[in-house]
Amino acid sequence: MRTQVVIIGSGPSGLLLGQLLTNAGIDNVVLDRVSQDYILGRIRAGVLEEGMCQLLDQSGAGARMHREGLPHDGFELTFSGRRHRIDLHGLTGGKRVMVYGQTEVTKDLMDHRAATGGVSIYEAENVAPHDFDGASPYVTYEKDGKTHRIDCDFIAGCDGYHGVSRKSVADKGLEEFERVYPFGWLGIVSEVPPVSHELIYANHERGFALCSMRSTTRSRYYVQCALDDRVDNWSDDAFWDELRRRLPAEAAEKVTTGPSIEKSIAPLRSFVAEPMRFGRLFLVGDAAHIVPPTGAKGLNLAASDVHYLFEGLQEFYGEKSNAAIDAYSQRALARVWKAERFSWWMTNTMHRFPETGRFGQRMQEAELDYLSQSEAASRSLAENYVGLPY
Ligand code: RFL
Ligand code: PHB
Repeated sequence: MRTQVVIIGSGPSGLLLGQLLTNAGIDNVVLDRVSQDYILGRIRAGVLEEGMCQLLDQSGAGARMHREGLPHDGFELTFSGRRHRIDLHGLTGGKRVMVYGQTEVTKDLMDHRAATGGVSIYEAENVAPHDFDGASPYVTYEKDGKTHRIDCDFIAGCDGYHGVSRKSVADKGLEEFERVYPFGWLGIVSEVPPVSHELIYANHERGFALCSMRSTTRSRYYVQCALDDRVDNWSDDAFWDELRRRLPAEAAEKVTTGPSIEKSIAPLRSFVAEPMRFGRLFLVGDAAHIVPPTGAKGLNLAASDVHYLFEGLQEFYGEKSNAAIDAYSQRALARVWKAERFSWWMTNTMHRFPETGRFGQRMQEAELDYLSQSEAASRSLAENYVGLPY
């Protein structure tokens, strides 16, 4: 088989890139090692920046997001028993975010790809990129007991943190930067109305908590937990009790509890791989970088990578110019590092670390108090939260 671009990974970055290429008349094949159902069973991000929403619209898969997504004009920070609202809309000159689950984004992109005749191959084993240093790269994979080969012009490594793309450039001058945090997030989904119509990020001496949602009837809540904690240690009642303890009393009283329909623990990490291009192989999204979920930036960074790479490939095929693909890594990384800084800062300010102690707790509270009184500090937070420009 031959195509123009092989996309490894059918997560949001691979599917978004694939659809933009298809719309532009650039042939592509998406390969994933797991099934569509498995991918749609993963519960992940929930907050979309405007840039991501625009890309979804540009791909043609944005209609349901506009119908069912919840536009949010602000969110709350709680600390020292107080609540402070960050007015995203007012502080950023009219910007907002969209609360719409990654699972739904992925489903919409999969459906649109099927409707527009895009080729996707699921349950492809041992996917491997080859010869991307030269002008004739190809990708091999195994399926139904046979080895297959796809020749192509470019390979997009959209295969997440554990994928094969970054591994295949490990000995080619790849540099990695990493910070692993000494705690995780225990998250649940429950079919109950959210405690508030906006998200609440809570700083508390017992640890961080986050009140989020997927709809007006489905809540997504998180509490900071120990890295070696296990889901089995947490009954639903224990989760609700801990969540309520970490919220100011008036918010805690309004929490509607119910059975969890999902419960899992995610570790927190900051990670960047440089550069993001090796000859004709590009690293995109989580394959190249990870942020802790505190600033809701992971999926949104994947989207800005896709934007830069799509521009590059479009220019290559349309204008026979290498300029934008040559600039891909530098352009993407400039935005990645700023989102890394923001997510790291928000994680440091909102969580309890082993060394935080009483002094550290007071420092966090003083910083949040300052933020609540300073329009300049609030605006800086708001500007980063809604997403820096592409
Ligand atoms: P994905 O989604 O991991 O998709 C990669 C795909 O590649 C496939 N794959 C392979 N295919 C073939 N061969 C191989 N060897 C392969 N290895 C892997 C996988 O099966 C998979 O289908 O990466 P992508 O597309 O770059 O998307 C990144 C986002 O998924 C990620 O950044 C976000 O989920 C992060 N994140 C959040 N981001 C936000 O912007 N806002 C949020 O509110 C937010 N909340 C979160 C999050 C991530 C979380 N977890 C669990 C990590 C909350 C959580 C709890
Ligand atoms: C979520 O709804 O899953 C979510 C929202 C905001 C975050 C992280 C996760 O910062």
